[in-house]
Amino acid sequence: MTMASAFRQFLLILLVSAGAFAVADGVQVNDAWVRGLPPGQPVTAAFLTLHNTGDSVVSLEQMSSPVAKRVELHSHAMVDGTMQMRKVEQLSLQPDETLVLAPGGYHLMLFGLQRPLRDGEEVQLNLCFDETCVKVTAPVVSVLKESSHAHSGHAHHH
Ligand SMILES: [Cu+2]
Repeated sequence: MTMASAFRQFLLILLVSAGAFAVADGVQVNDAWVRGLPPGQPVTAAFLTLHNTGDSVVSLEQMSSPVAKRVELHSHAMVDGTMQMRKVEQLSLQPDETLVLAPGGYHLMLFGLQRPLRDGEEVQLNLCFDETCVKVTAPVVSVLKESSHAHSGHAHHH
């Protein structure tokens, strides 16, 4: 390999890692972000888009983050006129299926935050699909900057 081609390869790796984009075994993870809440909140939510680019069904089995004690997959559903969230035990993606985790719908719930998350900082999320795990870099977006259309109904008042 010449110096020039080695350098090009190095640039390519940089570009891929800068895109907040990850692939594991046919799963693409895009547009990941974490909701930044005022200090003192032990819980927050993370959102992203999953796309199965492979030929077989993939299941999201395990999630974790260095900034939280526990990460769960939740959904929101209207139950008797009120929005409730539930833990989702297993999520499967069919080939070519795209699933958007967004405020008001599916989300990753980060429990037991070790410290306040600052607006703009990057948080690592680990998603394990079947046998393969993928590390996702997700920027923190302050809840104050979220669009007013994206009502989440996701408050955890105490
Ligand atoms: Cu939740």
